[in-house]
Amino acid sequence: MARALLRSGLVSETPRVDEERLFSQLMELAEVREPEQPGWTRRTFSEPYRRSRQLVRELMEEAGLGVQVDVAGNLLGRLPGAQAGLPQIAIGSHTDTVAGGGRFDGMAGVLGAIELVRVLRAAGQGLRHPLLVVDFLGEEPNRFGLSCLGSRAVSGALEPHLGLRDGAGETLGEALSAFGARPRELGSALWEPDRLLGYLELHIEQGRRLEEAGVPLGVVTAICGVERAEVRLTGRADHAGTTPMGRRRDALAGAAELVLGLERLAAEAPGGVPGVGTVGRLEVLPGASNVVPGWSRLWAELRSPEPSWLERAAAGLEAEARRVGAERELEVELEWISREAPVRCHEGLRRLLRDAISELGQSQLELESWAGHDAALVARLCPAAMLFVPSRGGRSHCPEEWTEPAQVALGVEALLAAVLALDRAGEV
Ligand code: HGY
Ligand code: MN
Ligand code: MN
Repeated sequence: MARALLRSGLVSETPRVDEERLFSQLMELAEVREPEQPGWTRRTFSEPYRRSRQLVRELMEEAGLGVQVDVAGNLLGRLPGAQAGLPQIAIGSHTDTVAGGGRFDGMAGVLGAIELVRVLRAAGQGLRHPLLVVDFLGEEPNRFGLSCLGSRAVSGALEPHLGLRDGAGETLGEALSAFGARPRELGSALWEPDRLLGYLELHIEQGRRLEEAGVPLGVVTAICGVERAEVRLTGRADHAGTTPMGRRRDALAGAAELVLGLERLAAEAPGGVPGVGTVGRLEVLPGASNVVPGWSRLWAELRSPEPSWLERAAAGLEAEARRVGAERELEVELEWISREAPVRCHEGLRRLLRDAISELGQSQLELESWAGHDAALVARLCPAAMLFVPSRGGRSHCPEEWTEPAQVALGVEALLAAVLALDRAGEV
């Protein structure tokens, strides 16, 4: 029945995804984690991450995908198309997490894409176009401060960052090699725009708009720009008892001032243009309660869907760093690690997603993404768009992150409907 309906081209009659199977796989993947960390932690380059990707690989193979790991460490599962010479449809996301993260951010998109393939095959439905299921390497910021490693690699944007160093002096290139990637050969990881029809990413919203609106599916209009800087402050380590307050060059007090300065300037929304700013990581040396901190380093992040806000906030952060340095006699170095401009999702693919959701009889919302995504990098190569499912209480990047099994399953159904429509259309 399902097969006949699929052949007839009725998107609204696509077979249902197996909600329980998908959910049990999400929970199984979540269990592959760093036991000493809170939540469901599986950071890029960690041993659990390595093991988890073997699990993802097996799930891809069981679903009937031909699997390959590219030189950048991306896990690629291919389903051949029925018609020779057509460009690929790519779907996927990532399976690494932040420290103390959850079970859905990224994983819903990768395991959902594999479920989509299982449904297609069970329905005896072949696509005309080849389908590429991707588990991008390391989407979250890693110990080098850089996010979206795999999607940067396929879009030719990883190479300039290979020299980034972590706290122990190791370079990103060395860490990639130790993980089994071949950073010297990154050229062969590049995706050819001509060979791509489009990229669709299913993801949890990570905010509360869908839940508050009581709407199960969101079509993303744009992905916010994200700019990250590392700031190093050097003062002078001194005895905490014998050094009078007026004679200190305290690198942590300077960092604290910068944290509050960033909070202030991020709260400003000139002309109603909004943005957010965060310092989520701070290191202090020598790190003793009876020593005035002589050195500190912090990672600052700015986000907005508006380039003008980012420009203003970045200049404001630099000015604040100079002011703190001058007033506190600290040497302050600010280095931009990455500066990603906001990205608009492809209008044709958005329309296709909207139509697919309508044909499923579901309500929808169009919304911006204030989280960064691999789709923003892939958008440099080909039409790219995103589909969101709700996050309970808008919580994400925390162990409480939660999306109901039926909500994830509905997201996969909508993604499947959109993939079928894109396959039939052959263009956007
Ligand atoms: O940081 C982000 O926005 C994303 O969740 N990686
Ligand atoms: Mn994330
Ligand atoms: Mn994510």
